[in-house]
Amino acid sequence: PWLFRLPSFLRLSQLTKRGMQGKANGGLKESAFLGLSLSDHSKFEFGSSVLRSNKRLNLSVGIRAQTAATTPAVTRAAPDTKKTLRKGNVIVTGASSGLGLATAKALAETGKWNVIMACRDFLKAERAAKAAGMPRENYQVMHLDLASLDSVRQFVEAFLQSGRPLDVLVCNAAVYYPTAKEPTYTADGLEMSVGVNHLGHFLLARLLVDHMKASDYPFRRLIIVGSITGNTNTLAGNIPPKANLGDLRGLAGGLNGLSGSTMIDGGEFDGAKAYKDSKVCNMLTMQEFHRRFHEETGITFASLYPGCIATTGLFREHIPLFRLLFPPFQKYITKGFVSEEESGKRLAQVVSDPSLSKSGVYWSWNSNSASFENQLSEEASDAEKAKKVWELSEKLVGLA
Ligand code: NDP
Ligand code: PMR
Repeated sequence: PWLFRLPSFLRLSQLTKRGMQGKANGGLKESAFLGLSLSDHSKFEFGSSVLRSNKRLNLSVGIRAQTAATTPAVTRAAPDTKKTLRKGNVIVTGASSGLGLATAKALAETGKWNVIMACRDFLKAERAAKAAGMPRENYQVMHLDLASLDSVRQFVEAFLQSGRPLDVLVCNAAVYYPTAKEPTYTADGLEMSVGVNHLGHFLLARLLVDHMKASDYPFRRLIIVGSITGNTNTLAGNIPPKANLGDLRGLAGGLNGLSGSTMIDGGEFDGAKAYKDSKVCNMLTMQEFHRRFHEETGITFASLYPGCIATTGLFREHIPLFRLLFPPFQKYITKGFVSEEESGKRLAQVVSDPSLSKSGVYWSWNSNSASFENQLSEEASDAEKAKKVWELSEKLVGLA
């Protein structure tokens, strides 16, 4: 019975007003409130549509959450409920703040996990873990700078040398440059947002997946954090600039601004779009991993939208007015706000909850914090594009 499909008006993705797509145009204006001018704002009929949508949302996701919780595990996934003899080992990238830190804390506090906090700033991570009161015996900090492919390789080598099995990998770290006029670059000369959020994680996950295969833990999971703003089947995903990977000509050209464009679609640099594009790559990569590795390895591949954690360091580069207004806007108007603590519990659930063992899923949560399998946009679920992104990414990180 859980396989039944809800009528379309009951689905979360219907937060998007159908007629709205295509109406939004124009780039992110620094002077505008939360990135939209008042005239754009009124075009969205935002207040009334979101309030109406929220009513539907409460009804729909309750039902969907029940369906998700009872979804049977797919082929070969070992039963998650088996009692474990040892602590699980989980790597969390970007665990020095925001979602990553909250997740590391939630997992470490259970006493069932040894959390490897993979961070670019060692001292910041140590201080953050201490300030958060994480039990010392349940975490270590290891250096990882995703803006350097050498650093990714060194991290993997150091982890393998530690002799620990790897049970769960969480690709969480990200950067966001919404007001940058010019692109910045990783050590390898790749545009920074896609370089860190997608390509660094792509290499990390590719290098570690074989090691995960060898783990004797009752379940193994590889999680790549996605977002609503990369999904154009939602209201949030329709705020300009919208994610769009186009025909991938910029990615094929090396994303370095020397031989082509710094944007995946080959267009002019736009920091906000680069971030959203990188999130599309994250969600496509998760699905391509699922198609290539799940059956053979039994590893669960998953992505998620943890909710709008409007207070995190992700918005550090945004204008001060945005940082001031964004949290109350999300809290009282969209009602999409979640605290860092709550978001950490959600991601920790994707790491360890036996009911979230299905592979290839993009998880979301309803207003009662119940998980459900969400639908990705057309582009973020395009298998052909996922394959091409995978192949081009392999070339850029030196795997092909
Ligand atoms: P934060 O800025 O608080 O956390 C990002 C983390 O990534 C930090 O620990 C940061 O390290 C780390 N990081 C950045 N660059 C690198 C690098 N080169 N190498 C290693 N680590 C790096 O943001 P959030 O917690 O909000 O973001 C976490 C994830 O959640 C991201 O994937 C984001 O896309 C996603 N997300 C966030 C939403 C939100 O509303 N905030 C909504 C949906 C998804 P440092 O502390 O040193 O800066
Ligand atoms: Mg968005 C239900 C409505 C909703 C949700 C859940 C989000 C989430 N946002 C929504 C609506 C709107 N936002 C509306 C109507 C506007 C115009 C006023 C708006 C604007 C806006 C801006 C300018 N929102 C933003 C920005 C950002 O710079 C953030 C971004 O896009 O970062 C890439 C952002 C976000 N809104 C969200 C979420 C989760 C973000 C953080 C982005 C992310 O991590 O994906």
